[in-house]
Amino acid sequence: MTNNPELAAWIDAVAALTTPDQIRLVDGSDAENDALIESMLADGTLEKLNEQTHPNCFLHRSDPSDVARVEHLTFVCTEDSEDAGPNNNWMAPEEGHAKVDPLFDGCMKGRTMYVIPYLMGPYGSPFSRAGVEITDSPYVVANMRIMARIGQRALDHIEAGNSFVRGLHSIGQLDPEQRYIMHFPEDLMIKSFGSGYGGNALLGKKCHALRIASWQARTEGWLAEHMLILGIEDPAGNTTYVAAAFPSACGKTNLAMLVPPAALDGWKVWTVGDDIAWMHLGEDGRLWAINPEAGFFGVAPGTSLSTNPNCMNTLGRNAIYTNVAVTPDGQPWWEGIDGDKPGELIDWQGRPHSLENGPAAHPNSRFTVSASQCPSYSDQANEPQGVPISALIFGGRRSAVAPLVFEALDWEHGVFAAAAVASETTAAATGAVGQVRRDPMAMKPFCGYNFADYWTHWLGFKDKSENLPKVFHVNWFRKDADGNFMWPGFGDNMRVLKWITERCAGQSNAVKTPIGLIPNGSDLDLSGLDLDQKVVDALLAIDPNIWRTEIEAIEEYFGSFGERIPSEILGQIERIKREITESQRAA
Ligand code: GTP
Ligand code: SPV
Ligand code: MN
Repeated sequence: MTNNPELAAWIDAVAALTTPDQIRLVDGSDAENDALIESMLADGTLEKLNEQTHPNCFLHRSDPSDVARVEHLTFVCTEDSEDAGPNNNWMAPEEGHAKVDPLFDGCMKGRTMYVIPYLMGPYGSPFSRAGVEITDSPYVVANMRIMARIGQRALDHIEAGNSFVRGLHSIGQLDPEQRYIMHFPEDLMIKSFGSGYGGNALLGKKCHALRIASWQARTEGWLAEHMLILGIEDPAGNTTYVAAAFPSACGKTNLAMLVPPAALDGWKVWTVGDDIAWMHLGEDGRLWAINPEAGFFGVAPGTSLSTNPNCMNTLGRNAIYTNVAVTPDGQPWWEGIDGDKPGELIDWQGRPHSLENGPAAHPNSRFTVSASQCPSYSDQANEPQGVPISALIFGGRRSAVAPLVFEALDWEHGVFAAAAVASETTAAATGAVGQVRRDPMAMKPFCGYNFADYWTHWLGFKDKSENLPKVFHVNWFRKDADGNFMWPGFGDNMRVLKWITERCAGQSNAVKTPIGLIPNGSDLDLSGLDLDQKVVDALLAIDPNIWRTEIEAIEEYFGSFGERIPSEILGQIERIKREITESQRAA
């Protein structure tokens, strides 16, 4: 199967443990994929969608208890618990293996074991990294084929002597009581049992490209982040690249594919990635970003021709839909899609839709589709060196407190503001939805090591370069007293991106507040937008009383990291508190 002795030995050991009926080395070919799809149609894993309207598209209905990431069952297993930090569930490696190995014992009996060599990152990039996922799920194989670069070229990369991450996955019995997502960063190993859902099962994505990669990035001096990457082309044809970190289901895919409003004629957005960025310092001192992924595993609900036309024009063919609803003529459907709601629908669990059973599509229903189909896909997306990043944008889903946008005063303040991000929880993970929690750099579920060390790593970049990106914080999700979004969002977010681009070019104005630099209403291009000036002012206002409470909450959060917390973070808290007091005295 392979001439790499380490890989061969691991495949043999896994086969001996899991006892599959057959073993297949996945080559990623069309013929192989067609055969897999045929077998999944035959056994009901997939359902064919309407070939006229949605050519080569399929529906998968998951087990109803297996619809999202399971953060409480996700572990980072390191020798020293302090290395995993209070931000992770921890187990000693020995204990972690002892917990899952018995579950894998004989788990592939009667099943096929698929060996998927994959590459995260463009072919020929010095920053790309390999992995091998062993799985008993053909659905995982079909999804990995879209999300990563799989098959011979990935295997070549490994056989040339490059290191690789070993990821063992079995759907087991899909029993929530026997479900674990275990990471062993010291051994570049992942063991995932009992779930077929994206982030739990497509091991190249969150498990490898974020949790394991963030650990490697810290040791090697780079960054592995939960960020989209996009290029903003101005009317003169200059392109500014930015990367943006928002928590799960908080707008990365939508921002990455943004179509500007008509009034901002001549501006264009180019998509490089929608979920993960790997960034390295270039010789010029700039951060250069690649997207390690090859596809989008995006949130379906809310996606429409009016909110995200580029996405709608990406996902109508060669796509796998998971847990969406279907119309009687076999078209995928979800809440927020264009058009009137059909009178009859089959819901995500395969039942005739009835409102008593909740929404027709699961709130975390998703599509899997190749990035190459996206009309806004950047011609720089496969550049081995990546794209140079001028701005980093952080944000969350906050119905209150956080303004539409602010700019950090400098790198140190930017790292603080990013580390202090809070956001309302979403359906992307199991558990309560809508609860505000700290989600530093949108990495709460994904940082493979102690957050305190992570912030130290981030802060350390200021000693390595004088050419770092500017840092911004945004919030598209402020709500008014009636619970309605105050900012139109989606394409209109271009207005904020334009201000950010101008700030990067040393143009456009801002006002200094203790929190950061805020645009005046007149600094934002609001042409063609029907929004009351009062609403704009409210979106940009910093209320010192609210922010005093917020800073106290931030201070308490950082306190939970004890002695390891970098002094620069504490210094920022003191500065902001002092400046809030001064501004209140002045008022
Ligand atoms: P993950 O794939 O989970 O990492 O999520 P993501 O950050 O890519 O989120 P995505 O862009 O898929 O958006 C999640 C939800 O937020 C969808 O229902 C969107 O329609 C909605 N959304 C995205 N952008 C905006 C916005 O600017 N305003 C409002 N109100 N909703 C938005
Ligand atoms: C997220 O939850 O941030 C996702 C989807 O991007 S998953 O791959 O399932 O983690
Ligand atoms: Mn994500």
